[in-house]
Amino acid sequence: MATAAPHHTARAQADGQDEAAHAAAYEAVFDAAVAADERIEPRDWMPDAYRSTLVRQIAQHAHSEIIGMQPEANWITRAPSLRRKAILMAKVQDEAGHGLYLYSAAETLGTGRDELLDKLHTGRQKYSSIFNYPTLTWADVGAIGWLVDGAAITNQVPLCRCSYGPYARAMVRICKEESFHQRQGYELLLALSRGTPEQHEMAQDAVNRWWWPSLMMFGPPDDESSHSAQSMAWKIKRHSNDELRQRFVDICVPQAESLGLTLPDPDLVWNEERGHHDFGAIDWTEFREVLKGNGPCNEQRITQRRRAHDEGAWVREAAAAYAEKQATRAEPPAGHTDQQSNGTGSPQGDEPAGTADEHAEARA
Ligand code: FAQ
Repeated sequence: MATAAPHHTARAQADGQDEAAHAAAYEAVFDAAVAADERIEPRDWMPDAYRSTLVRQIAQHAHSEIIGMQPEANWITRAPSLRRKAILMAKVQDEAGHGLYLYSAAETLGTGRDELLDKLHTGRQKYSSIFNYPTLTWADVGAIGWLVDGAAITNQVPLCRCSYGPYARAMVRICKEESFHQRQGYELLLALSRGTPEQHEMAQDAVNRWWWPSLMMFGPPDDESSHSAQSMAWKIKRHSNDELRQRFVDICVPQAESLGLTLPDPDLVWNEERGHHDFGAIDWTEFREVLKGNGPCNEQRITQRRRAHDEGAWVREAAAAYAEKQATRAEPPAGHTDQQSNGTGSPQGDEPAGTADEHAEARA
């Protein structure tokens, strides 16, 4: 290895010091912004670990939204009325939209959608444990709306104040839609609970099966949550997993009473001193098994996701080819200036490039 001339070494040291000083200055600006509850935006400097934590959480969240379409979509063809079918289709479609906002939020951090999907399909990124349980009866659609969307809202409302701007803004709209989803689930369960004895029993059975997995959605207990402390210091997460889980239990107890259903926990009791409900022990072994891929539906969910992705390849190719064609058409020919056109920069005035026929064809 060649030895650097003394002036080069001094210069390198100075550069190194400069770089360190710059990094420290950037970090100080970032820390001050987080402390002042300001939003970090895509072009702002951020620590690498902050960026990778966000990509991990947002990707897991996006994957959950699109995998979460499967258990409910399972009932679209068997919904008991046209009204219920229309509502369920709209809900499942909303979940796809949530996935899209979230993948876009992750893209603002420099990680492409293809890469994230590849990680999902190859098991290198997670999705929520809850979607590895089966939807056995129509009442499960109600239980998912009430409990799973209810848990999602409890977890996600604080994320509207997440320090990363694009994620926080995506959450605002997602929470509004989740709130509608939660109410439709509650209304569906109420109708069943007040229906025939068989319908009531079906609603109770669904709640019995979804209650504990819904509590697991909030993640491991605080003393086993590897990311919480740092994520809370960065104000990505605003509350710990256990705090949000407790909030959810406290919300659900009176709602279950109004529904005329019971929650399947004999240890569930109001604790006057704490001002919260005490609840029974969660089976964390089951949670860990589901995360390892051994839940009742893990394999089915990921196989179906990969198949949908493969079968959708032609749609992505067609959309990309169409966009490319539009971009080529929009480029003015060599030597062409704006003055030679109609002055709008577009050959058809306010219309985008392409003939009316082509647009009609594209819409068809
Ligand atoms: N499932 O240190 P922590 C929905 C993992 S959206 C699977 O506590 P963190 C809408 C965690 O990733 C539902 N994995 O982690 C809908 C980490 O593993 P890693 C999704 C889980 O990130 C409704 C490890 O355990 N919502 O339902 C789970 O600080 C109806 C250690 O955990 C979100 O993603 C779990 N339940 O806190 C759609 C919300 N919990 O990455 C269709 C945003 C933990 O080191 C139908 N995410 N893990 O390998 C969050 O708030 C957080 O990421 C938590 C986890 C709270 C989920």
